[in-house]
Amino acid sequence: MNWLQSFLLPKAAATHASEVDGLFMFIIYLTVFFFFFNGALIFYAAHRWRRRSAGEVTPHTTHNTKLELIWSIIPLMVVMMIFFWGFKGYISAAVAPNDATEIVVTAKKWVWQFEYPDGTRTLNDLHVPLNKPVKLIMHSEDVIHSFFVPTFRLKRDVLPGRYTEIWFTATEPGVQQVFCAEYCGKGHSDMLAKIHVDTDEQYETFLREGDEQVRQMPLKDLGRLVYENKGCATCHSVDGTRGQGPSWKGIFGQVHQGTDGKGHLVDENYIRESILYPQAVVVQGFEPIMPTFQGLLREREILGVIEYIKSLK
Ligand code: HEC
Ligand SMILES: [Cu+2]
Repeated sequence: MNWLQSFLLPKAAATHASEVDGLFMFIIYLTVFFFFFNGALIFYAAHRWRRRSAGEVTPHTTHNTKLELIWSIIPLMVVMMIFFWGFKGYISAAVAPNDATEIVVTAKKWVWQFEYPDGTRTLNDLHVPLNKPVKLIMHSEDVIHSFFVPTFRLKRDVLPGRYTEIWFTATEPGVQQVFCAEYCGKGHSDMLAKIHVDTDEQYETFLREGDEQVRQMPLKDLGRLVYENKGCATCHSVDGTRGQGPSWKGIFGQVHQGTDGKGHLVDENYIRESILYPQAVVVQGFEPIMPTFQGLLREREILGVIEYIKSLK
């Protein structure tokens, strides 16, 4: 009866799905069985005990203990079985293994944002490794949303002011669809995301170089993104005003006085060094407070910052 399952359910793509599907199909078969079984009993009873003559009086039967016990105890056993089966699946879906990769999911009208352990962020595209457990820690910035992945058989509400969690192990390479399953306003039906189930190699590339979108972004735009998202903007302005750190406006090609008393030409290598070893040269008039971004920025992002600074004339 596999055709029925593939007709009713999308192709399963996570370990957890088989547990859900087994129980789901069991309930379907049970329902179909009792539909015909009860229907047959009705026809049988209506025929067997039909009124046969005008003056017929029905016998005075109050109850039948044996029958009543049968139709109470058997269904009780069946629903208890369904309960424990479902409960077991619920618990295994709720408790993530300790070695799961943790990804923070932020829902807001009307996008899904994903943040990886190394600080990488993506919008509406979640990358996960194949055959490895992944745990999502989810919260909302505005209203209630719901993270729903039909092919993983997973759905969990995403709430403001509280964290909810789900976990899964994706078993099929490729792309899976995420829906928002809680009506959250006019963009609700556009609140879609994709889960890219990557091979180990693809996942490594993603973590090293960013997703497709970032890899194809022009360097200058990537630099601006880094400036805005990685905290540079809190200390550096791009319009010439002095902040905690020097403004980036027009600095490329200038010679900056360091506290070591020497002049330093602001070129590609100088910028790169400033990002990776900020204390190597401290610009005169500023405190050595810039943290190192070693390991936090990718090679291409550093190139992006350089191009972005060049563009600030
Ligand atoms: C906590 C504040 C702070 C943050 C955040 C910060 N910087 Fe800095 N940055 C400074 C200060 C202060 C200086 C000047 C002193 C020095 O050279 O260490 C500086 C200097 C620099 C210089 C040399 C500028 C010049 O005029 O010579 C570059 C390039 C630079 N930062 C890049 C970055 C980038 C890229 C980021 C973000 C990824 C960043 N900084 C984040 C405080 C910060
Ligand atoms: Cu939503």
